[in-house]
Amino acid sequence: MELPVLNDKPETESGCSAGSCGSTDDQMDHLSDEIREKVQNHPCYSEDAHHYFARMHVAVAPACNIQCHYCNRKYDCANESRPGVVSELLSPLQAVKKTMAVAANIPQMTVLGIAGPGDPLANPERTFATFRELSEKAPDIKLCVSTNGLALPAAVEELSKHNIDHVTITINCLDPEIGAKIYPWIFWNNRRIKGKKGAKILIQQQQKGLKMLAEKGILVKVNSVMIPGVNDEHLAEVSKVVKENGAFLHNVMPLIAEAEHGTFYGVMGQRGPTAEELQTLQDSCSGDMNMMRHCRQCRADAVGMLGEDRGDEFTLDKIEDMEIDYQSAMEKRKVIHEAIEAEMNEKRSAKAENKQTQPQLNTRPVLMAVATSGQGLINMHFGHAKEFLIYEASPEGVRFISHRKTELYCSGDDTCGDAETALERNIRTLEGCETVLCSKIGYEPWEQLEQAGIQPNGEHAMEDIEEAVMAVYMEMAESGKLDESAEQQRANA
Ligand code: CLF
Ligand code: SF4
Repeated sequence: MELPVLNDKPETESGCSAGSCGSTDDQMDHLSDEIREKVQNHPCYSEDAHHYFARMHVAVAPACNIQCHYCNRKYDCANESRPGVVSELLSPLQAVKKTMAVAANIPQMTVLGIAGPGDPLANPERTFATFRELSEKAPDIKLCVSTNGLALPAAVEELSKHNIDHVTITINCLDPEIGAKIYPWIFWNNRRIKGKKGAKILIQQQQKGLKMLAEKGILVKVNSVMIPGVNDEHLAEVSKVVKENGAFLHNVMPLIAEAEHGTFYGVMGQRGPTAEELQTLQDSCSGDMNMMRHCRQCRADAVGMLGEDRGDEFTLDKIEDMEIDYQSAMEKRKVIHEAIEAEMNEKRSAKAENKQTQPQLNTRPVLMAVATSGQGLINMHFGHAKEFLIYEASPEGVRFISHRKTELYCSGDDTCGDAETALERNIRTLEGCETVLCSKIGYEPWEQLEQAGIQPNGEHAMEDIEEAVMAVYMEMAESGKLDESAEQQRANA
């Protein structure tokens, strides 16, 4: 769970503060009721919530007021979305209808975000028309917006009027020298301003907007795109300063720059960070800040749980035919939300109790991969997993580290010829993990995983992820497996 802790806790050996990295389950207890209400069912602001609750985006904002070197405007805003993805533009009216249709059909959907395809605050009429209508017609949906921050100070008053409790600002630097390497220009006061001068204005506007939002009690998440050789060594400082200025959560995302996307970085061959570099930076920031590690870099019209996209079920022609009685949908949603929150609270209490009775160990940490389709359970077949969640188990507890995307190798006869290759690629994706937990697994992948030094485990199907990860860790400790390094283990296998 990535929720703020109000008490300082010591750092662990890995540099991760136990309170900020999701290894404790009592963090909700440290929050005021007001903040708890804002985060407990927001799938981006709470790592725990992302197992149960869904979000959706409506792509109503086409224009942008700056240029980033990781964007070429043909695709969705890369500050909040996976590059290379194009969303269908909606009018505010269409967006409202779609949101209510999704909310009625996916009651776990708690948050509507506007995150593109350009910058929402560079399109204030379209963005605020959508928020205004929704706050009146569907008051049970949390409203969320993501911006580059240039137009933010002028929009804070309007944002606070529409009951918007969550704002994301993409802040990649505090230093205009670095900024000039990321932003070739901004459009400001009807003029294009280039280089350091433009970057300086953007940086000032971002920090000003952040402080104004924090003063109004609006929760701010800061996204930063990690660009090796450009801002990677600077982002720990960014994390510290944005926390001082009132940010609630920091999400460091990897740069994705492919030549085929046609962006400046893509064409120039600028590389993104490795998973290890990203984790090291997140860990180094987490002593000062609550870090988000479960971001899926969604698209500007994403629908569903993080990591899934159910947009095809809610295309314009389909929602045209849907009859929505939102009053009765709201009543149903309330019952479902309360049941989920009760389940989450129950699990949190059970974990706290288990932790107290757990024997003290002095063993090394272990990475484990988990196949899940949600609800915080191990409930997915190895061959059906489109991604694995990576957890670290250690004597301090279990913490979520990241997700790693895979390719489906078990998708029917037509892919059989390529199956071996896809499986091999997936196994490479799990590098560094010593165990993979799933509900079921076939003989062939079992064998290949074992050969790669990764132990498959289907014994904890339908169990709570963190409890199962800890149970496997304890078994490894008892059997003496943790007395040797992972490398020694592989050599002996
Ligand atoms: Fe959307 Fe962003 Fe709101 Fe979430 S996404 S506007 S805060 S509701 Fe979440 Fe998606 Fe990552 Fe964004 S996983 S890209 S952080
Ligand atoms: Fe592209 Fe978003 Fe940057 Fe605008 S703010 S240039 S849409 S990545």
